[in-house]
Amino acid sequence: MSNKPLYVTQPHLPPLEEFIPYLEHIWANKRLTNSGPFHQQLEQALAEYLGVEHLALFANGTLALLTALQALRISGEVITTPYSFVATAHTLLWNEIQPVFVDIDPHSLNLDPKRIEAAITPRTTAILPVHVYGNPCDVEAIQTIADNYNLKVIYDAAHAFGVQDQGGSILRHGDLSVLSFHATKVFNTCEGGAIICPDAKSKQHIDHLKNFGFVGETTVVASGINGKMNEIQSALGLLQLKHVDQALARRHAIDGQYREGLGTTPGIRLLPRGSQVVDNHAYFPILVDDAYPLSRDQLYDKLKAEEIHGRRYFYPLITEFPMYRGLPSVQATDLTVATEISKRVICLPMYPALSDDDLSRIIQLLIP
Ligand code: T4K
Repeated sequence: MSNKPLYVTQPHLPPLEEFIPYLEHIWANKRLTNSGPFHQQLEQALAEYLGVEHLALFANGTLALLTALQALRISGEVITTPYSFVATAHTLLWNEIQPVFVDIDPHSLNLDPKRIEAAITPRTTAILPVHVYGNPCDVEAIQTIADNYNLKVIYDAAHAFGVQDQGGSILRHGDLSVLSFHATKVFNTCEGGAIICPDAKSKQHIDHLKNFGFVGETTVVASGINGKMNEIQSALGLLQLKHVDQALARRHAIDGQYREGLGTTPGIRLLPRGSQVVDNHAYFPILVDDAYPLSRDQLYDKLKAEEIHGRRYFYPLITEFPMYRGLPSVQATDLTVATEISKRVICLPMYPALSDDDLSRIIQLLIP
């Protein structure tokens, strides 16, 4: 057993020698970006792997979210969750859209559909839910509300690579879904992301938007952005795809060991499984209840002192950051579940290279 630092995650990387031929190819053909061959291959390979029809690659998930909002011309107010990484809401502010925060469901920790209707105003144009930790939102309830009020739905699926419900990929829900391939994610291309599009026409529009709005050499049809994934990232993605099932299998095993080791520990609450039939085990969150002898922060510090660097995803809530504090929907009294959960959560180390010895050490430290 070692006491080397353990972080909440560690990027999964393929053997370096397997990447060299891809780099040699790029060096030889001098195609570095702008929808090169690896970019095209990865779009196709990912769509196949994920079981979706159309997918547009991006340089990162945040640019993909920004562009998804632009593509659907979202404006006014958008209903979203305070319990997410700050990028979710930042992309609304960058599009000059007002976020309207709604509380989360205490079991799934996702946007609570029962609370959405009360937050709808004449200015509401869309709902931006997050499949937090890869657990699916209540997609049917959300779609019913969206249909009744003529709202768009964009899923922030940054955590949801590979997750499936009864009907297939959860990325098929809503008008668009956005993935992140950041280093810390289940599937990574260093930085990267994608928009899942329902049809070829919307993919084409999004492809224009991510390339400054260019259509051909001299025509610009929209005030687009540079959101393109480059060839080195795309090549890494192609190689990562060959190893991702193995990585997911190891995550599954780690999740099982955590659940077995901690499932009956008084004061430690594990998240119940959601509606997914295929999980990705992107994170392993625990909730530290009053029955535990230490507070969440005492436990967090104790683990840190032992070089186990969990993370309090998502604390503080997005609504507590200064650029959101003045909004009408940020009152903690209206967000009681999210406020409570954010004070209790710690995400434990979860990544394929986590050894059984290190895993046992973490579990032993958590059992009082
Ligand atoms: N929506 C949601 C719901 C998201 O969670 C995110 C990103 C986005 C949108 C935006 O997608 P991107 O634009 O990022 O594609 C991390 C990530 O930077 C961020 O991508 C992620 N969510 C968020 C939940 O976590 P930090 O600030 O916590 O990362 P950092 O650098 O502290 O990394 C955590 C640990 O991971 C480190 O302690 C060590 C390890 N690590 C990290 C990196 C970057 C490595 O071992 N190697 C690495 O290269 O935000």
